[in-house]
Amino acid sequence: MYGEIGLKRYFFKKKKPVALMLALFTGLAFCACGTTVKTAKEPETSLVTVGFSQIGAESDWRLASTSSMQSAFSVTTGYRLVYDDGQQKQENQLKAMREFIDSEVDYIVLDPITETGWDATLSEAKEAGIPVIIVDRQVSVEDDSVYTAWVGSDFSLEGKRACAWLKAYLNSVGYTEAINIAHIQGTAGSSAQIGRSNALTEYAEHEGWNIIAQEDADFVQAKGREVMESMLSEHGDEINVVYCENDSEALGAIEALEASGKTVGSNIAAGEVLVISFDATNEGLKQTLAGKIALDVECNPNYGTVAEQIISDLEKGSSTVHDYYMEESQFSAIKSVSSVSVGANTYNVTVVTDEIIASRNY
Ligand code: GZL
Repeated sequence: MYGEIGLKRYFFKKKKPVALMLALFTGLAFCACGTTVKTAKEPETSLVTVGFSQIGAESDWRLASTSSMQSAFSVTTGYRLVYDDGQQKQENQLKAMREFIDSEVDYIVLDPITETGWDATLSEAKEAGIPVIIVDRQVSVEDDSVYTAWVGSDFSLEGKRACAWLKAYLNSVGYTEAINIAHIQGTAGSSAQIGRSNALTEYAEHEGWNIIAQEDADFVQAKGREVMESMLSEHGDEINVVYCENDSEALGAIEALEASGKTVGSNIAAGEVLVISFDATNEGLKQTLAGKIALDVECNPNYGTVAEQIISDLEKGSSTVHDYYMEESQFSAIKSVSSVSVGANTYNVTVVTDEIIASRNY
């Protein structure tokens, strides 16, 4: 099998050193004569080379997603992973992709910081015959054929599940006073920000909630704290709900709220500030267990194994999925809302425990 796959790849994918070709033919010749040939350790060039353009290292969630890719694409699994940290800048990601194309990697995996600006570079990869797998966030392109597959999350549904929970929770405690929301957004133009923000805007309009402050904190803890501080200085005691678009921002916002003397919790009627967050990272769930994050909506970063399965399918010439949505839940220490409904679907709320936190890989 190896020889056959190797030949297909060596002949049709790209030029290989002659010596290696001879070694390959020699090995096959022996096999053809029925002599068992103990093939040497797979040469480095027998590995499938994958160029991975990662957004950055801005959050615990991001580190977990990088780890998921590094575990799925390793020498032991048959890959050489070329990792590039975009440091939260699209121009760095575009530069990395062009370098991947120039060095003729076998595949590119891209986690796009924002949805737009990828058409030309993705077209270059397609013209170079390099399949691109998009992971996590999505791209908005004229021609969908410039990438082969996508695996990630339904960010709009994540936001709707968060808002449906808030509505159900307020009903469960009989709270009917004003809801004044401080909205700490993720990186502007990213799929996660677009989906989670649009859901809040839609629910706020429908439920009569007031979004009294809204600012981008780039999914970063320090910015989450700075943005919360400025919102508190402008709106002070008006704020009774904080909607953070990831756990890193929520951790920063909680720091600022407590430093200002606020109590972070869920008893809004008693003046506590209720925090909603996304990701369900280890730190986020610890804060949820402590009652400081009222609801943490999971965003599953473990897409590496799915991306590897897609590439493995492509290597075998098998058909593969085009879009793959990760399984996700939501967590709370509050037991009064056991599930939420979005459209025709119902989603359970998992009551967070130490055991659940210890059992997760991020
Ligand atoms: C969502 C992902 C977001 C996370 C943040 O899939 O792109 O980016 O929610 C991360 O933690 O920074």
